[in-house]
Amino acid sequence: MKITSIEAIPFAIPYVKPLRFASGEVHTALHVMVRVTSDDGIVGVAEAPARPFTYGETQESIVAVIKTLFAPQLVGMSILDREAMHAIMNRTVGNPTAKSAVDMAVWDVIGKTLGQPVTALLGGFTDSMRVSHMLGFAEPAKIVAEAERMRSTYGITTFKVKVGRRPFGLDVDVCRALREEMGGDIELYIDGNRGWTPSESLRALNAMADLDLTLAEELCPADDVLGRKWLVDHCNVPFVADESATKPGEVTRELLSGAANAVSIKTARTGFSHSQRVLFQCDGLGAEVVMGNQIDGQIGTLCTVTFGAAFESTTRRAGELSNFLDMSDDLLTEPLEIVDGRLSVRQVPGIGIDIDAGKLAKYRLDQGN
Ligand code: MUC
Ligand code: MG
Repeated sequence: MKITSIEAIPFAIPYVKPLRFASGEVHTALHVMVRVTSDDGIVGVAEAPARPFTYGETQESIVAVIKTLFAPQLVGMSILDREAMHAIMNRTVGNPTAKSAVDMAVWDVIGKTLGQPVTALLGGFTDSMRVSHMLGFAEPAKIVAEAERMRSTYGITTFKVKVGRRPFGLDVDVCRALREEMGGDIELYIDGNRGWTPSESLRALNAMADLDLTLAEELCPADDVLGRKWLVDHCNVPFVADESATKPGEVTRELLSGAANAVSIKTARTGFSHSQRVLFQCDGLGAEVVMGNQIDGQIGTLCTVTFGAAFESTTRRAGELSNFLDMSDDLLTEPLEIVDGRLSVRQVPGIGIDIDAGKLAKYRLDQGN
């Protein structure tokens, strides 16, 4: 049960339709596949998405930190020594997606070694989650057409709308068009990726007061300390901390300071081990959670649903599990399927990530491709 190797394999898969939002845009999935092998010959897999606009990590930095700092220290450790592994990785500050991919690949090895699904080891609450689809910046008619397609093709009826542009009326028009064209049966919430000021945020929320939004996420920066607290005090739906609450200490700070009253949990940045901590903190403090999307591919999405379906409080809201649909391809032998608006966990040992060797060879960037 000892780790014999940790590989970090960069790959690039283009998006059919780029995702644009207030803090950046993604045209190509520049991710890193992390592969952990044990001396029993068991292989665990996860992926780290490079999100420089959120965490400062690049594909190159993720590969470098795993190859030069983490792998040399973790090889030889038991796969069960997760806390000790994190203590070692935490001697390096930052690098949340690199650390999380190692964490989840180790959990995959543990599940396969024990012959149990990771989702069962984590909590085993249920076998699927309702799906929320994230809609990036575009003209109202295009966004409505995308949402209609998601509803008719996949049965998705919950949408997170990216906002945060100036003037805020652009985004208000999009939300209004979605509500007017698609009716009252869809759930709508917004994510500003820190694009607005606190006062712009409140004016926009007031302008959308009749649209029945259910959540407001990171509308303005948490660094606008007083303005943000003022906004949250005036906001009549849960205000979700996403990029301002990337680890347990930040979660406590955001919630106790009144800078947010709900939290987005992203396995891409807190893996399984630290997502548990964040979730239990939120449960203990009475803060709602939503399973968020780091613009994950199918590997990352499977990790999100593996965690999200494992607990009761993570399944109360739809999880953001569908943006892999915008990618031109992926690495799994058996692609994920969203049916009737739900995504299922895989009831097999580990996480259920089976990599297509041909696709990996085609998209990996480290072998002369
Ligand atoms: C989100 O919820 O913000 C966009 C930027 C990022 O870091 O994640 C996505 C989705
Ligand atoms: Mg967000």
